[in-house]
Amino acid sequence: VRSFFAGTDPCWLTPATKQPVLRAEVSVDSADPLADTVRAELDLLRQAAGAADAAPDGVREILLCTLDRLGRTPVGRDLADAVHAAVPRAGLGAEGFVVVRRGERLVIAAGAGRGLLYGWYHLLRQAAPLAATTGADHTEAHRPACAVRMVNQWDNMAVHPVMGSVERGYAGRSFFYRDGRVVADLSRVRDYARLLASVGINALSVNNVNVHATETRLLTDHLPDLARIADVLREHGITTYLSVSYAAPIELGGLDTADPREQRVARWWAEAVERVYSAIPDLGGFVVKADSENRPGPFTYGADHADGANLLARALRPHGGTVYWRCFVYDCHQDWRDRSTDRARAAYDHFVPLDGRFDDNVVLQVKYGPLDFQVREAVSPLIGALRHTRVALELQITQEYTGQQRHICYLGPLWTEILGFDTTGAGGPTIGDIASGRAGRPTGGVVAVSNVGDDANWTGHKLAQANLFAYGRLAWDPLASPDEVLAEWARATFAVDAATLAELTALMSGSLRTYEKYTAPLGVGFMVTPHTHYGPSVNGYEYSPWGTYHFADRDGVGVDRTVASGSGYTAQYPEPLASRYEDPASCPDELLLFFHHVPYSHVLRSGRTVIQHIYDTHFDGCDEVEDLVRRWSAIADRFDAATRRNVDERLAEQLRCAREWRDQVNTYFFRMSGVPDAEGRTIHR
Ligand code: BDP
Repeated sequence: VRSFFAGTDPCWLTPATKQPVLRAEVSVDSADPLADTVRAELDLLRQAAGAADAAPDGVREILLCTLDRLGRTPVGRDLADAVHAAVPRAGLGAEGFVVVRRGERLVIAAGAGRGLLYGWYHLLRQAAPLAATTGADHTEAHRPACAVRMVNQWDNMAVHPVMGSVERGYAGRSFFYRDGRVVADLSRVRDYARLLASVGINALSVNNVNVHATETRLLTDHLPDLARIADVLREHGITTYLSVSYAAPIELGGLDTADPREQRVARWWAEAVERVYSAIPDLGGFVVKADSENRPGPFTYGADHADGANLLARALRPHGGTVYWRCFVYDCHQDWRDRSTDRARAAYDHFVPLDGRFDDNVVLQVKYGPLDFQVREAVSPLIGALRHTRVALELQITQEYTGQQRHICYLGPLWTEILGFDTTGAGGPTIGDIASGRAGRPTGGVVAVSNVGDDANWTGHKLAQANLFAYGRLAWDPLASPDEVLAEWARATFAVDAATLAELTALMSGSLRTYEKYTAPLGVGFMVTPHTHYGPSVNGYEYSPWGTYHFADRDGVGVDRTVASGSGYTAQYPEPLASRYEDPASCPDELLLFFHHVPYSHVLRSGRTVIQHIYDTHFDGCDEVEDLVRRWSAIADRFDAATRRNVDERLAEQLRCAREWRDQVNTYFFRMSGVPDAEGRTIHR
């Protein structure tokens, strides 16, 4: 099994649960280069699994082919006709596929290589259920909802003290870079590409959005190494993107300016891009973080972000490239005493006035919330507001604010909520409609920050693999059920009995809400240890310039973002959403402190006071973690030793940390408010 992935623990692609596929006769017929990848995957699987049991159950023959070859394969007229009939009227595109089963024969047919690859992985994920449809006629058609399904690596080539670290990475070091260079042996990168492709990811940016001096040179000196990475990714249907520094003309080109309106700056970019494309003709383009958290950007020159983004877009255009321009632009040096500034407003205020000025190969990449990847915040109003600009939704798979892969926190339900969010509150397009293009607006798809590193199990916490898996599956189909996706992951990953799988997924499925309960209450956010963002520090960011405050005092807590008396942020939403958020009586409980500053005695729609809600959820959250520990212990011995050790150890830390959160948050609010817990539970005083 180990040889299937170089030096890593089993994951959802390991052979143990793939036996039903291996018991059939599998053939691949297509001239597309990705068909070779499918064949190589099949060989690897066979080698790693050893001789499969010869007795077939259900399917005996599996054919994977592109539609152009179907007539030439020996499947017979009837089956070929059934395959053609299964193709949806809109076609399969380059990435879709159909699965048609007639008795013992099963065909997976695609329009092109990527579809073939995705069909193959679908078969592996669904091996057991498909085998179980014995004898039945069966037809499925699949096409991804979002055209671009990207992952962003935040990997550094060289940042002290640790070379090759990963920003906000919780699973070891980078396996792309070591000692200030791209690694010589890319086998781990190849395995990662297989993992990504297996859940439908088709784009990867390979370096941190904070581009430091060394990685800037991926554009120049390290270009041959970047090309090696791109070669590996291409074999798995993944398009390479590069994060670039806005100031590259200065840092690399020796110019004294990066002013987007200067001809020599445009010329420098055109030449740099030309060189990149001669090494990587199918590069996807660039990802840019500008004027954010001390990164350089067009503001320095009195220019705006349309000028900045279009500068790069015009250099990329002749080569078919795209700029993913991030909207995480805010002032990280604000005066915390000035209540009229509100970081939540920043992205919308910067970008909405520019809507319509961006070239069509610019995609604005917008974080799901206006702050920063909190377990609960309002969904960004910017995504719905941009009508004439391509938008990509940005999610975070790495658990920066959600327990850093030491806590079990399955993020699928969060993403489903975001994707399903109605941007007007009155049957308007959802975020998923916008990301997938169903809203009829120009789109750039979905992007998410990776959670992998060189730890043997990829993600630090073995169970955090589910988040990478779920991101790919939900980007493919934003309407998929997060619980079903979780079940699919568990079934593909662990060769254990159905009852154990059901228990594992049951304990993971609510873990996000458990995490929310024992951390910052009612959407107020943060309260984390500054810089590391792990563990509680209620006032950690309260008197600092980052713009992330809770404003707790003896009378109440929360951020007033109303038009009536606060920052006016609520007016960034269309009606009726704006009014719903503006009025505490109609604002959803879970976002109350995100939008309002209220007294501790304020009664929530649940009937409880805010202070009692804080106490209750923190006690409950901890009890739920204790319960997680108990439930996991009851099934742990059915898992492999590495998984058992890993989950045991991390759960112990989660419990310790959850108690710390409970005690700090409850004590803080008890001291501030002087209101005792109605249930008389002990609060550390
Ligand atoms: C914040 C992270 C920081 C990132 C930044 C970003 O703390 O490390 O650089 O987001 O998204 O969440 O650019």
